[in-house]
Amino acid sequence: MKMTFRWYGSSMDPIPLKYIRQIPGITGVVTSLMDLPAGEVWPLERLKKLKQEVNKAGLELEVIESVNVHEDIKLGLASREQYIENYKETIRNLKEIGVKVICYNFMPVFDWTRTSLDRVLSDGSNTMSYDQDIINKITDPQKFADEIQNQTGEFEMAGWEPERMAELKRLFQAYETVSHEQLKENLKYFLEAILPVCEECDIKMAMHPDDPPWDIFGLPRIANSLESFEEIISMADSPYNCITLCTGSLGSNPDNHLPEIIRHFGRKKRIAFVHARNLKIEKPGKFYESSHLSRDGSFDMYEIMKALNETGFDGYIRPDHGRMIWDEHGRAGYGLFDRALGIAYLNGIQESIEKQKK
Ligand code: DNO
Repeated sequence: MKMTFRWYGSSMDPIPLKYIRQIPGITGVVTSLMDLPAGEVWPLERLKKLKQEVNKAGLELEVIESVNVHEDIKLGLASREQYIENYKETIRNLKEIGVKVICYNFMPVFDWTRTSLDRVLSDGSNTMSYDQDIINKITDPQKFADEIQNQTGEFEMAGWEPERMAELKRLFQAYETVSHEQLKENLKYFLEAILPVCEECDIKMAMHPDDPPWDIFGLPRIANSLESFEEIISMADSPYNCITLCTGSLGSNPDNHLPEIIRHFGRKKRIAFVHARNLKIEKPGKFYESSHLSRDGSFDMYEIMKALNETGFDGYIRPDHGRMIWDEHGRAGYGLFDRALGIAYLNGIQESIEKQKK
């Protein structure tokens, strides 16, 4: 498997590529053109420059996270046709620079959601946390979105792009008539349209799970369990219709047995990308993001890595949300230090698993 690191681009990420290159075992970065609104074609010239920059630092660029799906596609509006054409064009351009996997999600309006971006843990570090009780009391999602934006400091949060947040009211209204079944239909329509292009370009679509893995604010969510992903990979049956196995997203629902889910989709060769992280579930619907270490959180990271190995996983993996430690100032969840520690830990588990195989 190839160890990677999410990087937001030199103008938007305070972490220089040269630091990332020094993390043991790293092969490449996972990135995107953060400034482009969902639905636009990613220009080839910009992609070539990005690739050059990354390669020059001694790193590969084979995974994009994310090419965001325009809301009109999720809503199934007639205007989706143009956005789907643009998506195909972007896939073709990404092929030109050697991309192998596109991570995306199909969550209406909000991408990943937290109720705090800087909860202080007993060791003095900061981390992100979620509490369903807080969400349940929110009557105005716009106010909530503004409050989260205020906690991000100067860093824009991926998935919470300003153009999307500016439209919350209109989007909530538009989703009033979209049921879970309708959302699935709209996903099927999208996948059926783009997968032939993925096959031609040898690029896997890796769908990220809903985070948290249940409906929030009354919006439908459809990618949050073994059964729902089984439905998703079968609705458009192509080896390029894959999953981003995000342990933190799926695992915040304790009914999701992570090693079992990994074995299930790993055997079918439908896991293209892994987000490996740990979190501590405090009670149902309430959790905080711990260090990657198994004993700090609720997941057995050794079992997770073992399941990946057992199914011969040879895709891309990255550590996920880290805490903010050692006074690092950066993008919530995406600092250098704790994610680098996460990689060192995952490398250690991997080495021990490989040696036991011999
Ligand atoms: C959060 C991320 C998500 C992810 C998207 C993929 O930290 O894992 O924002 O990038 O859901 O489309």
